[in-house]
Amino acid sequence: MHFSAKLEEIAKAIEEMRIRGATPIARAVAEALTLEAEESRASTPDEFIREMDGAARRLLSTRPTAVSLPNAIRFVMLRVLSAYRNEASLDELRKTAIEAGREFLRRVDEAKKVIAKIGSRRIVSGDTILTHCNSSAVIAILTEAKRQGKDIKVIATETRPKFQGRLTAMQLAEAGIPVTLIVDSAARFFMKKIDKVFVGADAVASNGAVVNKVGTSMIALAAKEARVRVFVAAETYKFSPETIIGELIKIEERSPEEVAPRDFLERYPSISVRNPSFDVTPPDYIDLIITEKGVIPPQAAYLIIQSEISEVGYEDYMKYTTYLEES
Ligand code: RI2
Repeated sequence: MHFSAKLEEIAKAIEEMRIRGATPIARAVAEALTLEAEESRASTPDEFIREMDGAARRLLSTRPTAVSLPNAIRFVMLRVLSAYRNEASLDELRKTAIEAGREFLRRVDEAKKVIAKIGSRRIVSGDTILTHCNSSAVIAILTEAKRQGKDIKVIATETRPKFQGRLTAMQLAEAGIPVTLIVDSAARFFMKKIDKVFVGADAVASNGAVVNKVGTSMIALAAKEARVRVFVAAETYKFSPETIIGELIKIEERSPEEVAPRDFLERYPSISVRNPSFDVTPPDYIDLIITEKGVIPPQAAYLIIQSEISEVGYEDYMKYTTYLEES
């Protein structure tokens, strides 16, 4: 595969979760493709396409669950491939890739601002909110609510095994929001005190099921039992077009060493460890999904996917979907 050392660095950072969270991953991917196009030494359109294609496939191999990753790649590559089919010159191809990367980043940043505004309307002074893991979309909503002068409290789960909940607690504390850190298994214990649950998403399926950090579905279950409303903050680039043709979202399983130390695992080789990073919350356990296009019931996820597809045309979109699946 042809691609630059810089792109490999970004791919490694995503794999090792130094860059993490569905949105930061999507941003990093769009930036990496833009950089690849800017610094490409290709001397023909064919060579350029091979290089961009190699870069896209390497990025695609990093983490399987966050749909924002293939969606960011698709956004750039669909435009580049369409220009290539129209016999664009090398310079035109390079320009198309750079502009598409920048346009994707612009949309990501705009989406976050809109979600913060729309989501904050669902919060009232006095609310105690439970959140799980570390979602930049949820942090944006909570800090916007605080900026509007709403008096809120947050309970954040620590989020085993990688403790992203500590990041959430730090970011909220820095924003002046009172925050209590709890172990994941205490979520139901505290549910009586919770007014609303806010979580992010790594992927949304066409039936409205939400894939998010493992543990989200148990929290949603406890919330439903206690009649606490569950809100999911998800930009439209987290919606999975593949799911409308029956594909399942792949759940990443990470190393056992994230769960137990190596010496323990070596001492007890007969103990097996499972470490799925995400789980699926069915639409019945979700009240609303907050997107930059508006707040929707989970059952309307299909409409969001349809409108994304219609922007480039169904045939092209699905062609590239197949290409991504085959890689
Ligand atoms: P934003 C994270 O996954 C969490 O599951 C979080 O809820 C989700 O991405 C969305 O994050 P991981 O990369 O896009 O920590 O809202 O495994 O930042």
